Amino acid sequence: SKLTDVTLTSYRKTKDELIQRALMDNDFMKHLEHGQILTIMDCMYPTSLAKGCCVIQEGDDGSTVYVLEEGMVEVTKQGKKLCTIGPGKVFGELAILYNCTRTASVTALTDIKLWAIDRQGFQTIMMRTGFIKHSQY
Ligand code: PCG
Repeated sequence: SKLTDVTLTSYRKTKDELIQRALMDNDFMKHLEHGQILTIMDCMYPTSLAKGCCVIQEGDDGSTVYVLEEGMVEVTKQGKKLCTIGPGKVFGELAILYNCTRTASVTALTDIKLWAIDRQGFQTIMMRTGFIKHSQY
């Protein structure tokens, strides 16, 4: 086949679309400004965990917000199953948004691929627009 026939896959676009859709789907993040969404997409780094791994432990200090790209996770609270989460969803945002400990445990039901952003970066992005807005008044 000719070189011009080759289809190039844009992983960047795939990543951005997945993360943007996940943020828009989340009750707490759907109201973010476009610039904040772009910055979060930019800052998210890929990570992966094997089936059975604990992604989040209830009661821990939270340090990361995740978007699930591939696989399934289970959410439990005090040993009781709350739900399962599939690709394209945000989780781990509550401890960071509310500055509390992890409200539930999250366990990988399969091998999983995640996008992650650390608390410091996330909080900086959340506050930055606020500061810019504030300085305009
Ligand atoms: P966080 O940071 O408390 O860590 C556990 C995460 O599980 C939580 O954020 C939510 O993102 C996610 N989660 C998904 N479903 C539920 C639910 O029904 N209750 C709670 N508390 N957390 C949930």
